[in-house]
Amino acid sequence: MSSASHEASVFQNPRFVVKNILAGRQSEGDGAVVRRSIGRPELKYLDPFLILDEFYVSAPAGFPDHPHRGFETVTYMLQGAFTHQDFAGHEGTIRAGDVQWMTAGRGIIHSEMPAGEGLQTGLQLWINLSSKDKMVEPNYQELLSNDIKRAGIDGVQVKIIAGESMGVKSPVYTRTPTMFLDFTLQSKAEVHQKIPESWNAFVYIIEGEGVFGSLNSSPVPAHHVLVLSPGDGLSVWNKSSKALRFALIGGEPLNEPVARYGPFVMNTEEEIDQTIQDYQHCENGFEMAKFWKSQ
Ligand code: FJE
Ligand code: FE
Repeated sequence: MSSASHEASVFQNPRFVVKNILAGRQSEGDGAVVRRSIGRPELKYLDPFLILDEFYVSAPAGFPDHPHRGFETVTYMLQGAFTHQDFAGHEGTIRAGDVQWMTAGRGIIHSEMPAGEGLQTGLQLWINLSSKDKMVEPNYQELLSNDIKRAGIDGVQVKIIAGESMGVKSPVYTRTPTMFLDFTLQSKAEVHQKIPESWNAFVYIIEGEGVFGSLNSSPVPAHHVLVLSPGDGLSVWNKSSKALRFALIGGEPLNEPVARYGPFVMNTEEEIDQTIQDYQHCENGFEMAKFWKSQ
């Protein structure tokens, strides 16, 4: 069998890289630094994804008291620890490998601050909610590193944060259907991952460099975001001598209008005006803002 026909046998309709953008550094929050990939001017929205930030924070920098409405935030710690406190008394610390999957729904006000000394890093993904879910009750799904399911074969390891890989499924409930996989490929390893055909999907390279979509494409280094064409799966090769780590993220597009004002994401300008009013008057989900401040 020729290598071309072998490649063709892996997927009927393989995905290729259609956009490759470096996530440069910018300041956010209070003295924090992020590498923003989704959500930067060249890539404002990849339905249903609003933002992907790789964050770099040392105390006293952080993300002090701020609101959210109309979407979910997924925080995945890579190094160190972060403590969150919200206006409903929900509090917790996530450490390297842990995930907090927060559904802001109708309203959350919280702080997200480093919990330890030195540099704390991680990924934060913002996933839009459909109009029917924007005003749901806020909810948290917290997964400790030890509870995150892993699968692997032949120099490939995957942590299944959402969705399914190698026959292993995540317990996370995704209101907007989402896949979030953290792959590590040792030198010379390759992987072929199925992705639902019509979903939007992208790769964010965390460490090392990899060849994505087509065996003869150039290797792409860390901190780049790769937007993928439609198709039923993605092939990845690590031709380098070092380990490659990347997140593969996909989601079913909502195909709804997006009206956005900072941390509020709704469908219409009227709903944004209403949200600002609710926030200012401490109403419709922001009641507990009246006397709350983080410690
Ligand atoms: C926010 C500016 C912000 N990326 N990555 C404006 F920085 C934020 C915000 C975050 C954030 C928090 C963590 Cl823990 C990690 C992040 C942006 O909190 F919500 C608005 N509105
Ligand atoms: Fe937040």
